[in-house]
Amino acid sequence: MPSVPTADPDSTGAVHARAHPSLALVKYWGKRPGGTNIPATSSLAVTLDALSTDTVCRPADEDSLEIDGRPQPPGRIAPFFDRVRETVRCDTRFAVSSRNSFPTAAGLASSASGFAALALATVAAAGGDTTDRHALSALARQGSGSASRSVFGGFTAWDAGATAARQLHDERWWPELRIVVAPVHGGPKPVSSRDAMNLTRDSSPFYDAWVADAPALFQRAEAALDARDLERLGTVMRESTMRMFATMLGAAPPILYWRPQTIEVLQRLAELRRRGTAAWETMDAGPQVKILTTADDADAVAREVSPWCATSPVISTVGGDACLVPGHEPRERDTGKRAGGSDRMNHT
Ligand code: 2P0
Repeated sequence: MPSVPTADPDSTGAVHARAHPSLALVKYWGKRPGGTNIPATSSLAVTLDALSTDTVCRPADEDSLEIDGRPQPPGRIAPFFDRVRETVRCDTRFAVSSRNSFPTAAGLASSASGFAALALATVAAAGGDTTDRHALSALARQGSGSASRSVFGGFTAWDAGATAARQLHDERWWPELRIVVAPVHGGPKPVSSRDAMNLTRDSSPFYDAWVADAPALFQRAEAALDARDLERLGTVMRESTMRMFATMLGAAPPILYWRPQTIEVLQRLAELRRRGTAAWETMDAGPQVKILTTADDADAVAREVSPWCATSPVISTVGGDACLVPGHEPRERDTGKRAGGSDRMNHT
């Protein structure tokens, strides 16, 4: 497994880290008690190359964080910075600037790439060991559960009860695989995934069944991934997705992230499958649809769903590890049309 490059701070001690969102094929939905993001279910995910978070961190007199140019309330991120200092055994304060190439907190896993990049950047800026991926994953997890997976490229597993994720295959495993990201709605999600997870656990009568069913879904997905069998993987991914939403719908009050456009896209995809196109959808804590497909079919899938998208669909290959980047400023990106979105970091 390639290691994370060592830090290369400039004269101000600034380092630049980049990470990609982690798209769950089998879902993490539910935490064990204790408050440190220990998952109740095993998840299996793919890292998305086309979306990224770029984060620059400098040692400073006091902690600060801005996301996409907007200063964040200091209290929100303070526990994470404290956790970095405990891990690295230092008293460094961090001035952090982070930029997403895609809408934040809109169901596109910005907290996964955000906290993976933040963990790597802060550890590097503090002079810690950036080659220990297990430790980086465990640190990122404490910011946001799914960030444990975004430390790794390719395909990852995060086992129920585990403090860190692990890589199953790197980004070269399945070169023909494509993921079409269909952003059907640009606004922020109504409920954070953290609150929604906890509400589901505490009030949905379906939650225990969801947790009991999850290991079988994980095993089927892992076998399909090992065989690079898209139909089998797509089928089990849809089951995990829909059972997760069924569990949420059973919460009191019920949680509903979908928009009318979400349903329109699902119906278009069902029609495409009937016509023989490989197109398997998933959604997360938001209305956006992500579609597993092949390099051959990706353009046709993107065209088909485009009328229901708020911004153009994005076609992604499988992304690599979170890494340190030469040059210390997040590069400007073409972020496309932004239809809204809040800038809080602990929302996916
Ligand atoms: C996932 N999601 O496996 C699942 C599927 C959303 C739906 O992980 O509370 O932002 O920070 O641990 O990681 C979103 O939840 O939640 C998420 P916290 P996170 O990708």
